[in-house]
Amino acid sequence: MKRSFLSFVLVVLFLGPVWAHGYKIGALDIAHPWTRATPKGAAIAGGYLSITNKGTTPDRLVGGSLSIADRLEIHEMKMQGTVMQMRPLPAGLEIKPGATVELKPGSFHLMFMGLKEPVVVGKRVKGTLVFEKAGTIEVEYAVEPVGQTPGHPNH
Ligand SMILES: [Cu+2]
Repeated sequence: MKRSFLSFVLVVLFLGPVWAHGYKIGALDIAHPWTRATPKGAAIAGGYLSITNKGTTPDRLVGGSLSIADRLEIHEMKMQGTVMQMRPLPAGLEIKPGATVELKPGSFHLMFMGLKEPVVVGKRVKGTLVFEKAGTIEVEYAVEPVGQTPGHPNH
């Protein structure tokens, strides 16, 4: 009785809350990929996650895909004077050894272009991330409601 209760607790702890999912490829830890629900007819969506390099050599996020989008770009947002500007990073995003790179609203992020269907709360979206050295990994994006994290201007 005690034992089965304990294993139940362990299972719950192990599965954890939905917002704590993560992945591992080579020396890279990928934490909590998420995106935001989109209004009907929206053509783009942002993707967010954090990547930690536990290895001794740098790696680079160079691309990826989303099952419901035509393509994925890696973007950066920066203040240009008083205006927040976004630009693609064609060479991708370097993750130095020992460093964690956060892709988050208002900063680095993934841009899913050419959405074929809306992103819906409660329905995870599959995709891939491609790293120069570690290779390709399949991930799932948790979907947060619209307006969950303010600060990412529409673009
Ligand atoms: Cu963008």
